[in-house]
Amino acid sequence: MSAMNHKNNHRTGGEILIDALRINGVDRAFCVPGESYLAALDALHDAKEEIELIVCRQEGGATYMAEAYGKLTGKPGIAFVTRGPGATNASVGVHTAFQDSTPMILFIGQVASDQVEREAFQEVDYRRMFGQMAKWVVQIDDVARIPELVSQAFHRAVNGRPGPVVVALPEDMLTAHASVSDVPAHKKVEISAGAEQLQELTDLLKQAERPVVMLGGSGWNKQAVADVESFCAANNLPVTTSFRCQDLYNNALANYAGELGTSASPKLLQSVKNSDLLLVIGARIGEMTSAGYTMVNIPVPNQKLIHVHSGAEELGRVYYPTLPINATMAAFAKQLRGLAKISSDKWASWTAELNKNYNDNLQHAPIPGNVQMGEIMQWMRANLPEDTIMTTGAGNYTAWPHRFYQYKTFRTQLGATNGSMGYGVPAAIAAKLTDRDRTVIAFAGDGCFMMNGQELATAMQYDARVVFIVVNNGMYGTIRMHQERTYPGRVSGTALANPDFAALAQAYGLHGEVVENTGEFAPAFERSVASGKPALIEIRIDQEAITPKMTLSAMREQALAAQKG
Ligand SMILES: Cc1ncc(C[n+]2csc(CCOP(=O)(O)OP(=O)(O)O)c2C)c(N)n1
Ligand SMILES: [Mg+2]
Repeated sequence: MSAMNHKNNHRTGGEILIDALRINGVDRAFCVPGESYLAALDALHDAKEEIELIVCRQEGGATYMAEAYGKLTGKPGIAFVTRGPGATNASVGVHTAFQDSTPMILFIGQVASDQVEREAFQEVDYRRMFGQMAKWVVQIDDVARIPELVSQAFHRAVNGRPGPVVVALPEDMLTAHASVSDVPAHKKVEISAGAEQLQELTDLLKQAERPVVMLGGSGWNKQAVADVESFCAANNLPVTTSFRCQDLYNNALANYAGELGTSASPKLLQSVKNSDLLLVIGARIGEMTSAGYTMVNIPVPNQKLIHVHSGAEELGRVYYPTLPINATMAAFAKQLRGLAKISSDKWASWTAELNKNYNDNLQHAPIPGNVQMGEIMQWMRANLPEDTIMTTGAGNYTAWPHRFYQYKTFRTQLGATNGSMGYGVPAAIAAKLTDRDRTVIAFAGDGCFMMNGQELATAMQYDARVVFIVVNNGMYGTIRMHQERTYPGRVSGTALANPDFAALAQAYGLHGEVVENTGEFAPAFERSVASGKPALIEIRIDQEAITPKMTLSAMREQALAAQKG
């Protein structure tokens, strides 16, 4: 149907809503059904040629999938869930979309209008519930206002600082009829920097001796990444990426300086501290990107700060900017590409030093046990297609893909910057459904995997041939690590008894493998890809190998020594 097709016949709320989704370019939606929004499900039945409905096993899985779809495509990810319990399960994906600035719209069935404020079955006021978590929450009480309010939801989700919007749909509103015209597809606003701002940016760069570029946040696309790459490479500027935004710059280029995040190298952190100009494009320089807010002085940084963000409210929010620029990534990157080349002689050795540190940091040391994760990552770096998508949740295992994998093209990394466990499995399924030609790998810990492992059933149902990798150390490793550092030898609430992951995967119908030695990985991976179905590889690693550089007992001994000393 074209956006210009303004229907005037009598439609139900459900039909008006689904027509609005089609007009706004929705091609896929993720759901767990509920009786509260049957009329919308029924309208989706009529729209099934245009909107593929993916039915999930838990609402957290559905909203993570919608969030990953939003990250991958730049279009709002769409999820439908039921009221009360559905909404509470779904909330993790909303929080993730908020902290990742991902465009997403969550539709929630709501109790009938004549039941409101009785604490009816599963009744929640979503405006209060999602108040701080969503960019905007609306309840559509009047069927005739669906086109207007859904249009607003799309505009709010994609423009400014993108984010999640929650739309509550009272049951009786969805079944009511109205004669109402549709609204054309939403418009994304691109914001450019002013000519004076570009001049000031050029002047600041000319004065700099130790500049650092930091890329992060959302709103990027392939062209924007190519434009920024062209500018940074032409001016030989050292480029860092913020937490879990490592795919915004080709890590193999000679001016790449590494990632800032939980696996940041101490030398890189020191270099950023020593820089005299920071050009931050899209990132918020959040807690995880700034070594717990210690990397850049608050509120006035020691170096000059050019802060570019699509949300005006983010400029001057934590860090006082020398030059704040309110612009969207695509528009600003294009402008950067057009700037005249600046002499980079002053910082040539600085850039070389930062890049050398990045490359040194790619080298791994042996870890305890028979599985050398460093070697496995080296194999992946050398053998995976460049456009492979790597997803992660949260846990110490993420240090391996963060520090030892090289991201070379846009949207090859999907992670949750709110550090949400359980993200990797559903995100990988959504990624494979969105781009079936690409290799998709979900990295999970044993803890992380079990948070959304039930979505293996969804992977099978839709033939999403992801390779799930479970790094099994029999514990919630990150928390155990913090325990050993703070309360050495006092293990509390962090040990796990796990299922046989490969057998579990086989029970779902997947191909399953167990890896207990480094050399078993490559053939297991190749068999997994060749299996013609989704596959899971359990890697059993030694509990002692708690980080790429430190053992659990060394950590404990250090903490005990510090207590005595
Ligand atoms: C939803 C959620 N719950 C709890 C936490 C706290 N947390 C962070 S990492 C972690 C342990 C992860 O364990 P696992 O996936 O096995 O990875 P490992 O650290 O053992 O490599 C926990 C519990 C979190 N980040 N997210
Ligand atoms: Mg673990």
